[in-house]
Amino acid sequence: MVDVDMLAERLDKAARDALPVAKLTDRTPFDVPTAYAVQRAGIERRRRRGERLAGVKMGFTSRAKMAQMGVDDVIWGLLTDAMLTESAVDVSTLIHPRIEPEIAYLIGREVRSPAEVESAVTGVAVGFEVLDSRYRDFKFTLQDVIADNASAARFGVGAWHPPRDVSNIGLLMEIDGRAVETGSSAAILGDPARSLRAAARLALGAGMKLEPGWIVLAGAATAAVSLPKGAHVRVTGAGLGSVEVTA
Ligand code: OOG
Ligand code: MG
Repeated sequence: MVDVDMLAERLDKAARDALPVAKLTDRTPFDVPTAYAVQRAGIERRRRRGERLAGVKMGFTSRAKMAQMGVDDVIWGLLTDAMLTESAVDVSTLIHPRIEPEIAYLIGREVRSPAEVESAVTGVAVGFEVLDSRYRDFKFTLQDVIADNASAARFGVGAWHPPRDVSNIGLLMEIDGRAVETGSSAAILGDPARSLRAAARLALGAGMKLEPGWIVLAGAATAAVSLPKGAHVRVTGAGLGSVEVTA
């Protein structure tokens, strides 16, 4: 039997101490359902510390990300209010942070089936995600990264816009005024709305519902880049404006 709580504690401690650990599967092989159980146990630890669920993040929804990380299955993780970042992220609390552009959806009412998720969306925005694998060298298997809540660390969103077609909008990520990644939202499963529906399906399959006020991050359209201390990052989505963050 895999000790789910023990594995969750190891990752939780790595995050709290900002010290990486060896991949869990090096010592303990486990399957994907067990990996999600570890993820959930980690979220429960956060909830016991007072954090509240704030949404869902999708991972590996673009080829750019799959190729960067060598993992080729769509995964998901949970976001909490403590991960939401306004304009600054303190990278000294993180291990080896990376940042990536995201498309974000705002959920306006409880989603009881994947078919109703699009009508439940009340806003779309450009966003960013700061990833911080708790594993040494940012290297992991599919099971490891799922257990590690899909490397979630921080996220931010720009101004919300009324729901609209964001199936093919240009995305630009700049660091200190220099373009570092460009892409199209179409890289996200052909249309980030597919990722949104998958988020609703996965949540329901796990006995949860997307709740009013929750944010869904549809996944990065480009590779993630390292986020050094002092960096100023701007992510722009055509027609959606920009969101900025300083490390
Ligand atoms: C896992 C998280 C992937 C995305 O948008 O594809 C992700 C990782 O790359 O460490 O958030
Ligand atoms: Mg992401």
